Amino acid sequence: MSKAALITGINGQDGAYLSSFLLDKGYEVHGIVKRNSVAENQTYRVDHIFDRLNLHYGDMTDMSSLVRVIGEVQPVEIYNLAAQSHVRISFDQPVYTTNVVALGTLNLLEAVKSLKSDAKIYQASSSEMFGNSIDPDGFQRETTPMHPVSPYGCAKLYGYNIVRNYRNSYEMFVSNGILFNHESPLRGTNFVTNKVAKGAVQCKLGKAKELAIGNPRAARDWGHAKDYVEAMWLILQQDKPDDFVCATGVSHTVGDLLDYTFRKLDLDPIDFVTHDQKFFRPEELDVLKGDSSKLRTATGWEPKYDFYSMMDEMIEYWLDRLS
Ligand code: NAP
Ligand code: F7E
Repeated sequence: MSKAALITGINGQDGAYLSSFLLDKGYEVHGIVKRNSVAENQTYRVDHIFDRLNLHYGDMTDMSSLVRVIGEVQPVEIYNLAAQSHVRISFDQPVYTTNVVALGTLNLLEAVKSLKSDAKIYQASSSEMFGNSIDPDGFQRETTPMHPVSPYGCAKLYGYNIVRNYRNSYEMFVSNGILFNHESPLRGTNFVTNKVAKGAVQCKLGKAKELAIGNPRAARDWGHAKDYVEAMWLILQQDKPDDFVCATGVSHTVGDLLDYTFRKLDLDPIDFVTHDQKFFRPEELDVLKGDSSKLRTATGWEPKYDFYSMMDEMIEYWLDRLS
């Protein structure tokens, strides 16, 4: 009999890649989807595997729905990926973001605890929890102090801490993956990589005259979502629950991203890129660069994509889609 895995946020970027990964491993894949007035658009990232998935309505803010679904599915592994995951939008919707990201995680832990389920739980923690805290060697790692600079980061830090608290208090198998930015053609187009890939292709095809962005100096450690969902699974295959950073170890600025993408299309970014204050954050997180030695040593995880092959795939995707 195949093992059941439950994914919250199954129709998000990571949920889609993780679903395919777990199906390939022979899991029976279940997912929680929150109610949306238009059902069709909501599942576009998983439409190619829709018939192989088992979707259940639920919401991280409604603990009763989590108890119902976990009780029905009896998963051996739960991947908690659901979130209002946009950092800039978390400044506009701080209470909602906190309800979903922080209290939603607590709801999930309480649901599992009250059902006396033995499910192993993966918690989608984030490098945004570090804020502007950097070790002297320029990296962030598991031991780096966490001082988040956004409502999203603060809510994720609550999730990270309550996971550790439930692990220690109730001997639950619950692990944090502290993932740095990861991208793909399935990334929301209001995140900077896919925004730039789509926008540059639109400029190339004459469908747009400019691309307005925010802080060009911000630097991020960008990896590919396909590599990172493998890390999520590996984290749950360990003998003991623990916390792991997942990152490439290489950082690029938004300026580098613009330069690479436009030049790949034989365009000069100076001719197209403008800046708009609305894309800056009230408090900026300047640099992220992760040291994932602990994960690599424990699991053998290595990313297959680098920044350039990841961006090439996104550029190709938009050229195919918009040409
Ligand atoms: P994403 O594309 O924004 O997907 C988020 C998912 O959560 C969507 O399926 C969304 O459903 C669902 N969701 C939102 N609110 C919900 C609620 N109240 N109840 C149930 N489901 C809800 O995010 P992602 O990039 O796949 O990231 C996956 C997780 O990893 C998130 O927790 C994110 O914060 C975290 N993370 C991401 C990164 C990254 O770089 N991608 C890095 C570190 C951590 P709808 O689409 O229907 O709203
Ligand atoms: O911004 C800068 C912006 O929105 C990256 C989420 O998955 O990763 C993600 O959060 C950087 C920031 O991602 C624009 O100021 C400049 O410095 O793509 P982003 P993020 O905020 O780093 C973390 C790890 C998560 O956990 C989150 O869930 O790019 N930037 N100009 C811009 N960003 C956006 N979105 N749009 C711009 O026009």
